Amino acid sequence: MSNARPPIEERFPRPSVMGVVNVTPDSFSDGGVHLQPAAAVAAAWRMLDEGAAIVDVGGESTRPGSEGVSVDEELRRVVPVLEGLHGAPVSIDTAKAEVVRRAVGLGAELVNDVTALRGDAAMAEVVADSGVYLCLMHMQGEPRTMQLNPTYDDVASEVAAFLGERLRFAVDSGIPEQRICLDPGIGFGKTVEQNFELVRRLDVLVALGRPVVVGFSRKSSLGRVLGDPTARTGPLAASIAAAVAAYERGATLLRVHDVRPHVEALTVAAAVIAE
Ligand code: HH2
Repeated sequence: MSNARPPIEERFPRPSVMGVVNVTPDSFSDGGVHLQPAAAVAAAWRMLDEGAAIVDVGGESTRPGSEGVSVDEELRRVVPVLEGLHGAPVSIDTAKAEVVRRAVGLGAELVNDVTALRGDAAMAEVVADSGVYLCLMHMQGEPRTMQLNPTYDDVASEVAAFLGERLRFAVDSGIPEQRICLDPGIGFGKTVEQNFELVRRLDVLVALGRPVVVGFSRKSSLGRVLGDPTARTGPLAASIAAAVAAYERGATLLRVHDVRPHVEALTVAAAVIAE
Protein backbone atom coordinates (compact mmCIF):
# COMPACT_ATOMS: atom_id res chain seq x y z
CA MET A 1 0.00 0.00 0.00
CA SER A 2 2.70 2.48 0.97
CA ASN A 3 4.43 2.10 -2.39
CA ALA A 4 1.19 3.00 -4.13
CA ARG A 5 1.14 6.51 -2.68
CA PRO A 6 1.76 9.12 -5.40
CA PRO A 7 4.36 11.86 -4.85
CA ILE A 8 2.99 14.49 -2.49
CA GLU A 9 2.99 17.12 -5.27
CA GLU A 10 0.52 14.94 -7.22
CA ARG A 11 -1.64 14.26 -4.19
CA PHE A 12 -1.86 17.99 -3.38
CA PRO A 13 -1.92 20.15 -6.51
CA ARG A 14 -1.10 23.83 -6.03
CA PRO A 15 -3.07 25.39 -4.32
CA SER A 16 -4.64 22.91 -1.90
CA VAL A 17 -6.23 23.62 1.46
CA MET A 18 -5.62 21.78 4.74
CA GLY A 19 -8.44 22.35 7.24
CA VAL A 20 -7.48 22.72 10.91
CA VAL A 21 -9.31 20.63 13.51
CA ASN A 22 -7.84 21.30 16.96
CA VAL A 23 -9.22 18.89 19.53
CA THR A 24 -7.81 20.97 22.37
CA PRO A 25 -9.12 23.24 25.11
CA ASP A 26 -6.45 25.87 24.54
CA SER A 27 -5.52 26.36 20.88
CA PHE A 28 -4.66 29.76 19.36
CA SER A 29 -8.03 30.61 17.94
CA ASP A 30 -10.39 27.65 18.11
CA GLY A 31 -9.51 26.23 21.54
CA GLY A 32 -12.43 24.29 23.01
CA VAL A 33 -14.64 24.61 19.94
CA HIS A 34 -14.01 21.03 18.79
CA LEU A 35 -13.27 19.40 22.13
CA GLN A 36 -16.32 17.12 21.87
CA PRO A 37 -15.48 14.39 19.33
CA ALA A 38 -18.83 14.69 17.57
CA ALA A 39 -18.31 18.44 17.05
CA ALA A 40 -14.79 17.91 15.73
CA VAL A 41 -15.91 15.16 13.37
CA ALA A 42 -18.80 17.24 12.04
CA ALA A 43 -16.52 20.26 11.54
CA ALA A 44 -13.98 18.16 9.68
CA TRP A 45 -16.53 16.64 7.32
CA ARG A 46 -17.87 20.13 6.65
CA MET A 47 -14.35 21.34 5.80
CA LEU A 48 -13.91 18.48 3.35
CA ASP A 49 -17.29 19.27 1.84
CA GLU A 50 -16.19 22.90 1.45
CA GLY A 51 -13.16 21.87 -0.56
CA ALA A 52 -10.35 21.02 1.87
CA ALA A 53 -8.00 18.44 0.38
CA ILE A 54 -7.23 17.11 3.86
CA VAL A 55 -8.07 17.86 7.51
CA ASP A 56 -5.32 18.21 10.11
CA VAL A 57 -6.38 16.73 13.45
CA GLY A 58 -4.36 17.81 16.49
CA GLY A 59 -4.71 17.01 20.20
CA GLU A 60 -1.90 19.17 21.56
CA SER A 61 -1.81 22.95 21.38
CA THR A 62 1.48 24.49 20.30
CA ARG A 63 0.42 28.06 20.97
CA PRO A 64 3.11 30.26 22.57
CA GLY A 65 3.46 29.42 26.24
CA SER A 66 1.86 25.97 26.09
CA GLU A 67 3.31 23.09 28.09
CA GLY A 68 2.35 20.00 26.11
CA VAL A 69 0.19 17.00 27.02
CA SER A 70 0.83 13.31 27.77
CA VAL A 71 0.53 10.57 25.14
CA ASP A 72 -2.53 9.21 26.90
CA GLU A 73 -4.29 12.55 26.95
CA GLU A 74 -3.44 13.24 23.31
CA LEU A 75 -4.77 9.81 22.29
CA ARG A 76 -7.91 10.33 24.38
CA ARG A 77 -8.58 13.52 22.41
CA VAL A 78 -7.78 12.44 18.87
CA VAL A 79 -8.71 8.73 18.62
CA PRO A 80 -12.51 9.21 18.70
CA VAL A 81 -12.17 11.95 16.09
CA LEU A 82 -10.02 9.79 13.81
CA GLU A 83 -12.56 6.96 14.23
CA GLY A 84 -15.35 9.30 13.18
CA LEU A 85 -13.35 10.37 10.13
CA HIS A 86 -12.66 6.88 8.86
CA GLY A 87 -12.26 6.97 5.09
CA ALA A 88 -11.65 10.74 5.00
CA PRO A 89 -8.30 12.33 4.05
CA VAL A 90 -6.71 13.02 7.43
CA SER A 91 -3.43 14.46 8.65
CA ILE A 92 -2.31 13.99 12.27
CA ASP A 93 -0.71 17.02 13.90
CA THR A 94 1.56 15.44 16.50
CA ALA A 95 5.17 15.11 17.62
CA LYS A 96 4.61 11.69 19.24
CA ALA A 97 5.40 8.40 17.48
CA GLU A 98 2.78 6.51 19.48
CA VAL A 99 0.07 8.91 18.33
CA VAL A 100 1.23 8.42 14.74
CA ARG A 101 1.05 4.63 15.10
CA ARG A 102 -2.56 4.82 16.24
CA ALA A 103 -3.50 7.50 13.70
CA VAL A 104 -2.05 5.61 10.76
CA GLY A 105 -3.92 2.49 11.91
CA LEU A 106 -7.08 4.61 11.76
CA GLY A 107 -6.33 5.87 8.25
CA ALA A 108 -4.21 9.02 8.57
CA GLU A 109 -2.18 9.66 5.41
CA LEU A 110 0.03 12.56 6.53
CA VAL A 111 2.05 13.29 9.67
CA ASN A 112 2.36 16.97 10.52
CA ASP A 113 5.26 17.14 12.97
CA VAL A 114 5.94 20.68 14.20
CA THR A 115 9.22 19.46 15.71
CA ALA A 116 10.45 18.17 12.32
CA LEU A 117 11.39 14.74 13.78
CA ARG A 118 13.23 16.24 16.75
CA GLY A 119 10.52 15.65 19.38
CA ASP A 120 10.49 11.85 19.55
CA ALA A 121 13.43 9.63 18.61
CA ALA A 122 11.05 6.91 17.39
CA MET A 123 9.18 9.20 14.98
CA ALA A 124 11.32 8.89 11.84
CA GLU A 125 11.18 5.10 11.85
CA VAL A 126 7.43 5.01 12.44
CA VAL A 127 6.83 7.42 9.56
CA ALA A 128 9.22 5.51 7.28
CA ASP A 129 7.58 2.15 8.09
CA SER A 130 4.03 3.38 7.67
CA GLY A 131 4.60 4.96 4.27
CA VAL A 132 2.65 8.14 5.01
CA TYR A 133 3.35 11.70 3.90
CA LEU A 134 5.30 13.96 6.24
CA CYS A 135 5.37 17.71 6.88
CA LEU A 136 8.59 19.04 8.43
CA MET A 137 8.10 22.42 10.12
CA HIS A 138 10.60 24.98 11.38
CA MET A 139 10.43 26.18 14.97
CA GLN A 140 13.02 28.22 16.87
CA GLY A 141 13.00 27.12 20.51
CA GLU A 142 9.96 25.37 21.97
CA PRO A 143 6.34 26.51 22.40
CA ARG A 144 6.79 27.37 26.10
CA THR A 145 9.40 30.04 25.34
CA MET A 146 9.62 30.53 21.57
CA GLN A 147 8.10 34.02 21.38
CA LEU A 148 10.26 35.53 24.13
CA ASN A 149 13.10 36.70 21.90
CA PRO A 150 13.22 35.20 18.41
CA THR A 151 16.59 36.02 16.83
CA TYR A 152 17.97 35.46 13.34
CA ASP A 153 20.70 37.03 11.21
CA ASP A 154 18.74 36.16 8.06
CA VAL A 155 15.44 34.44 8.78
CA ALA A 156 14.75 33.01 5.30
CA SER A 157 18.17 31.46 4.79
CA GLU A 158 18.32 30.12 8.36
CA VAL A 159 14.87 28.52 8.07
CA ALA A 160 15.86 27.09 4.67
CA ALA A 161 19.11 25.66 6.08
CA PHE A 162 17.18 24.05 8.95
CA LEU A 163 14.54 22.54 6.65
CA GLY A 164 17.21 21.32 4.23
CA GLU A 165 19.01 19.56 7.08
CA ARG A 166 15.76 18.02 8.39
CA LEU A 167 14.87 16.88 4.87
CA ARG A 168 18.22 15.09 4.57
CA PHE A 169 17.74 13.53 8.00
CA ALA A 170 14.28 12.27 7.03
CA VAL A 171 15.51 10.83 3.73
CA ASP A 172 18.50 9.20 5.48
CA SER A 173 15.98 7.67 7.91
CA GLY A 174 14.20 5.94 5.03
CA ILE A 175 11.38 8.38 4.27
CA PRO A 176 11.22 8.94 0.49
CA GLU A 177 11.77 12.58 -0.47
CA GLN A 178 8.65 12.55 -2.66
CA ARG A 179 6.51 12.06 0.44
CA ILE A 180 7.84 15.12 2.25
CA CYS A 181 6.69 18.74 2.35
CA LEU A 182 8.22 21.67 4.25
CA ASP A 183 6.76 24.49 6.35
CA PRO A 184 8.44 27.71 7.60
CA GLY A 185 6.37 27.54 10.82
CA ILE A 186 4.67 30.92 10.87
CA GLY A 187 4.58 32.16 14.48
CA PHE A 188 6.90 29.47 15.85
CA GLY A 189 9.74 31.56 17.28
CA LYS A 190 9.31 34.53 14.87
CA THR A 191 8.42 38.19 15.17
CA VAL A 192 5.66 39.75 13.08
CA GLU A 193 8.23 41.05 10.58
CA GLN A 194 10.07 37.72 10.42
CA ASN A 195 6.79 35.94 9.61
CA PHE A 196 6.11 38.33 6.73
CA GLU A 197 9.68 38.16 5.48
CA LEU A 198 9.38 34.36 5.29
CA VAL A 199 6.41 34.69 2.97
CA ARG A 200 8.03 37.50 0.98
CA ARG A 201 11.11 35.32 0.44
CA LEU A 202 9.30 32.00 0.11
CA ASP A 203 11.32 31.33 -3.06
CA VAL A 204 14.28 30.49 -0.81
CA LEU A 205 12.25 27.61 0.66
CA VAL A 206 10.65 26.60 -2.64
CA ALA A 207 14.22 26.21 -3.97
CA LEU A 208 14.65 23.20 -1.65
CA GLY A 209 12.55 21.35 -4.23
CA ARG A 210 9.71 20.20 -1.97
CA PRO A 211 6.12 21.48 -1.75
CA VAL A 212 5.79 24.26 0.84
CA VAL A 213 3.00 24.44 3.45
CA VAL A 214 2.08 27.80 4.98
CA GLY A 215 -0.16 28.28 8.03
CA PHE A 216 -0.90 31.97 8.59
CA SER A 217 -4.58 31.45 9.41
CA ARG A 218 -5.80 33.51 12.39
CA LYS A 219 -2.26 34.04 13.70
CA SER A 220 -1.53 37.04 15.89
CA SER A 221 0.85 38.71 13.40
CA LEU A 222 -2.21 39.42 11.25
CA GLY A 223 -3.93 41.31 14.04
CA ARG A 224 -0.73 43.13 14.96
CA VAL A 225 -0.04 44.37 11.45
CA LEU A 226 -3.58 45.75 11.49
CA GLY A 227 -2.68 47.90 14.48
CA ASP A 228 -3.50 45.86 17.60
CA PRO A 229 -0.16 45.25 19.38
CA THR A 230 -1.72 42.75 21.80
CA ALA A 231 -3.77 40.77 19.25
CA ARG A 232 -3.82 37.02 19.84
CA THR A 233 -5.47 36.18 16.51
CA GLY A 234 -6.11 37.82 13.17
CA PRO A 235 -9.37 38.34 11.25
CA LEU A 236 -10.59 36.22 8.34
CA ALA A 237 -9.86 38.78 5.63
CA ALA A 238 -6.27 39.05 6.86
CA SER A 239 -5.88 35.25 6.91
CA ILE A 240 -7.10 35.06 3.32
CA ALA A 241 -4.77 37.85 2.18
CA ALA A 242 -1.79 36.09 3.76
CA ALA A 243 -2.78 32.73 2.23
CA VAL A 244 -3.15 34.22 -1.24
CA ALA A 245 0.19 36.04 -0.90
CA ALA A 246 1.88 32.80 0.19
CA TYR A 247 0.30 30.91 -2.70
CA GLU A 248 1.44 33.58 -5.14
CA ARG A 249 4.99 33.24 -3.75
CA GLY A 250 4.97 29.49 -4.35
CA ALA A 251 3.18 27.77 -1.44
CA THR A 252 1.35 24.55 -2.31
CA LEU A 253 -0.70 23.71 0.77
CA LEU A 254 -2.41 26.37 2.89
CA ARG A 255 -3.30 25.34 6.44
CA VAL A 256 -6.50 27.23 7.38
CA HIS A 257 -9.38 27.25 9.86
CA ASP A 258 -12.06 28.80 7.59
CA VAL A 259 -12.06 26.51 4.59
CA ARG A 260 -14.74 27.77 2.24
CA PRO A 261 -13.59 31.42 1.93
CA HIS A 262 -9.97 30.32 1.51
CA VAL A 263 -10.89 27.81 -1.19
CA GLU A 264 -12.86 30.49 -3.01
CA ALA A 265 -10.07 33.06 -2.76
CA LEU A 266 -7.38 30.60 -3.81
CA THR A 267 -9.48 29.34 -6.73
CA VAL A 268 -9.77 32.90 -8.02
CA ALA A 269 -6.08 33.61 -7.36
CA ALA A 270 -5.15 30.46 -9.29
CA ALA A 271 -7.38 31.48 -12.18
CA VAL A 272 -5.80 34.95 -12.25
CA ILE A 273 -2.25 33.62 -12.10
CA ALA A 274 -3.11 30.75 -14.49
CA GLU A 275 0.27 29.01 -14.34
N1 HH2 B 1 0.46 26.06 13.17
C1 HH2 B 1 -0.12 25.57 14.29
C2 HH2 B 1 -0.17 24.20 14.54
N2 HH2 B 1 0.35 23.33 13.66
N3 HH2 B 1 1.45 22.88 11.63
C3 HH2 B 1 2.04 23.32 10.52
N4 HH2 B 1 2.56 22.46 9.64
N5 HH2 B 1 2.13 24.67 10.23
C4 HH2 B 1 1.63 25.62 11.07
O1 HH2 B 1 1.75 26.82 10.78
C5 HH2 B 1 1.00 25.17 12.27
C6 HH2 B 1 0.93 23.77 12.53
C7 HH2 B 1 -0.69 26.53 15.27
O2 HH2 B 1 -1.94 26.94 14.92
P1 HH2 B 1 -3.29 26.33 15.49
O3 HH2 B 1 -3.48 24.94 15.03
O4 HH2 B 1 -4.38 27.28 15.14
O5 HH2 B 1 -3.11 26.39 17.08
P2 HH2 B 1 -2.58 25.40 18.22
O6 HH2 B 1 -1.19 24.96 17.93
O7 HH2 B 1 -2.64 26.27 19.44
O8 HH2 B 1 -3.49 24.22 18.30
